[in-house]
Amino acid sequence: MNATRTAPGPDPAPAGPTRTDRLLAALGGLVSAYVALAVADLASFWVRPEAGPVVAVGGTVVDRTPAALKEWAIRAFGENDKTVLQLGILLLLALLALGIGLLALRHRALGAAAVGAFGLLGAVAAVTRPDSASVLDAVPSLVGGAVGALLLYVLTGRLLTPRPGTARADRRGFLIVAATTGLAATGAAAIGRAVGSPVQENATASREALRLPRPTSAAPAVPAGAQLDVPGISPFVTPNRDFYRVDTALVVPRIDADRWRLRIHGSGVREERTVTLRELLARPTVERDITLACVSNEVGGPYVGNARWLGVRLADLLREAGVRPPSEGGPADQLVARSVDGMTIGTPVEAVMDGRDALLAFGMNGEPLPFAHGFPVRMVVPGLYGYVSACKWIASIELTTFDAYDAYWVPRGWAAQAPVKTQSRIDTPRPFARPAAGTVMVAGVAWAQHRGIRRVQVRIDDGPWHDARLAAEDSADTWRQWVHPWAATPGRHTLTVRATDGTGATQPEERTGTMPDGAQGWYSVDVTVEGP
Ligand SMILES: Nc1nc2c(c(=O)[nH]1)N[C@H]1C(S)=C(S)[C@@H](COP(=O)(O)O)O[C@H]1N2
Ligand SMILES: [Mo]
Repeated sequence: MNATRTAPGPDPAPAGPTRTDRLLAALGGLVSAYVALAVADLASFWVRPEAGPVVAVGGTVVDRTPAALKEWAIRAFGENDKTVLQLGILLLLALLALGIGLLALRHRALGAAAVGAFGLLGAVAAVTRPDSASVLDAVPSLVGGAVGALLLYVLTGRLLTPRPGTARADRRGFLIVAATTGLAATGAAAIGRAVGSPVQENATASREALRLPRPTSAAPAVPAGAQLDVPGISPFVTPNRDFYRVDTALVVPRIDADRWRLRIHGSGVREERTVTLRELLARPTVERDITLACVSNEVGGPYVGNARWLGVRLADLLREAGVRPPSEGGPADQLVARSVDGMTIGTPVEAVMDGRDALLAFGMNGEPLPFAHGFPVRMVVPGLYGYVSACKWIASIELTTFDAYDAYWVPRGWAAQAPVKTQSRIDTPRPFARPAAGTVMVAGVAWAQHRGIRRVQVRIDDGPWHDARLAAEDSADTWRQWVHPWAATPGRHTLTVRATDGTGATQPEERTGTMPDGAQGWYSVDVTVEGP
């Protein structure tokens, strides 16, 4: 028989979670995920910063992103692309965490298990990264996942247990646990960051202790006339802090120079060799000004810089190891450099050994390489885009063939071989500038590394080409400044620039995209000259 309710009043047995409970449950998911990430972050400081879950998952995403999407990301976000990626991952995790919190309210154990599963996912990503040092890399994600799972289990427990003496969920208990664990995790992570990673301390110390040798072959002094006195032009030497940075590393590798080794091996190597930094520093050193450019640089783009590099000749080391270029009958036509973070960069052996200043560099503008630019040692080869020559954080060099091996970017749609294309850029006036009528200095840089710049021309609207005044040439491997004093008349004008390289070839007018082997075409800026 059904009990008939006769007395009016509050329902003594709540039918299920209220809206507030569900809100709190979702919050519980968020707090658990946050604490899990903070704990994993802290743990990664002891294991290896690269082994943190966001970095590991992010790296996996980077490696699997279709090239076109990556190109778009670089265009849309520039050098902030990595930050945007990590924020995206965190946002996605936050949404999932809200859902998992709600799930836990129905199936407490399942919700906790879901948090643990994300920990497992991070762990798998960490140990399968190309730079993964050991299974220890799984630890940060596993510890974070376990702590997060436990916390969600406890938090949901509060919501499912009536507060003593009442029929309502223990919201107070929930909030106390959520707030204390959230605060504790924030504090611990902050202290961890302030103290710094113990595994990175040696790297910083080793860089500070490094004394660069005097160059055996010093770079000729930069000619006085190489730097034009025009406000707004790119300085001839790009300061390290302004030098563009392009790489796939979500955490900049910090290598202890005392433990660094370079292994040289492969086809045509008489005897496999491993060299230390000390051994490199003891060799004859070469200092050269070389302009580095990225294949992802659009016409007029910023991914180019000029620095004074100090290093040793790579060709000499290779010869000592028995390597001969293809033109001398050597079996290997491709040199594959591998970095500590698993990047692979394929360079023609012929280019490295044809007499140009292909360097294993350890100095940049008078200081040891900054960590972001490859400390302790990177490659620099004049005339080739960075992705086919300039391996940072280099760990090994393998002699092989282009037929036998595709380096990182090749299966992603980029050319296996990519000499730098001639480009010229107007630095000033800026696009959409509003200069006053009168003489306006139109100026910028042009580059065609290893061929040199012979001529730069400027055109106003559809008028004739004017030869710009070229700054003194430092070397064929560096960019060259130019300036054209323009008698600017009021109104809208389009300024166009084109350069001719040392072989006499002039930049073609038609623009192409960066893929597969670098952008080309003339660069223009539109300006409006103000009347008097
Ligand atoms: N280990 C490693 N080396 C790398 C890269 C990378 O992603 N990883 N990117 C290359 C690319 S695409 C360029 S253009 C240059 C950029 O060097 P920079 O960051 O010092 O300017 O480094 C090259 N070396
Ligand atoms: Mo690049």
